Amino acid sequence: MSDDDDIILSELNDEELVLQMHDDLYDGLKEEIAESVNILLERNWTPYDILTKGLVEGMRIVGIDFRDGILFVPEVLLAANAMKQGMAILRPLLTETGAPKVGTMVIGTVKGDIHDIGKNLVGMMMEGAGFEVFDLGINNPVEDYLAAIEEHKPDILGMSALLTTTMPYMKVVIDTMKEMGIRDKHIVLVGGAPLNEEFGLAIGADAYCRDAAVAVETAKEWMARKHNQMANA
Ligand code: B1M
Repeated sequence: MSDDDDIILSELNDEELVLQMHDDLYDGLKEEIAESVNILLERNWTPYDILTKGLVEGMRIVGIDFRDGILFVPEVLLAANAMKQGMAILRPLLTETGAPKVGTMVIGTVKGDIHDIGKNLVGMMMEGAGFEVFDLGINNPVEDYLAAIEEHKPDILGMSALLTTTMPYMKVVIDTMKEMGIRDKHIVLVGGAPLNEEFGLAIGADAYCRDAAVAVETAKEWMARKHNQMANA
């Protein structure tokens, strides 16, 4: 029996509980993560704070040890599943909104890339801000984006990439949109850990979004610009 078996999560104070969440995420303990999320909700924490301070911060620590060769893919997969368990509890709370629909978004992770936690988070926060979101999932070739654009006619196309080897694929999608004459009909937002603003502009996106909160703010800003342009046309 390890020491951890003796920990009663509900008896920890907030600070201890958040640190314990980081440990539990690291160890891929999804039941414990779910329990901690529920305890913090009962203690009136906002879903956003639980997400950022508990889950995203925990995954940041996992990322460091993954990079340094201390954790490997199977362990990181367990951590990702634990994170998803926590996100599943927060999802309805983050997406519930009395706000009228403010726009539509198609979002997906690019071809060759199976990372989806960040994209899912962006989708959740966008829904919470009143956007209708069509999530294409992972590993999307350009054809999938084009089909979704054709079907949903979104205001915004969002693309996610977590690998330096897959991020250039965003340009393939944007260039194809240009060739088809549809690039300017949509706001194109990109994000993912290895990207930056310079890269976003270089590939012809409208904006790079550092995180989900920035994605929401940027989406609202660009929607306002779009409405102004239409009003002045
Ligand atoms: Co991967 N992985 N991984 N991985 N993985 C990274 C990305 C890496 C940085 C880890 C490291 O070395 N430190 C590294 C990439 C190195 C590089 O390219 N420079 C890496 C590697 C190398 C790999 C593999 C190649 C490992 C291998 O097989 N040897 C492999 C590749 C698989 C593939 O995609 N083809 C791989 C696999 C995996 C797992 C499957 C084990 C798992 C993914 C599980 C899943 O997603 N379902 C995984 C994970 C979990 C990670 C880390 C640890 C965490 C990513 C994450 O979920 N972060 C990651 C380390 C890191 O990023 N520091 C790593 C939490 C999430 C909330 O943040 O995704 O950044 P993030 O999203 C943020 C923002 O970036 C932004 O908002 C989000 C929310 O705030 N954002 C957007 C993201 N997308 C957006 C889209 C937008 C807007 C904003 O559109 C408008």
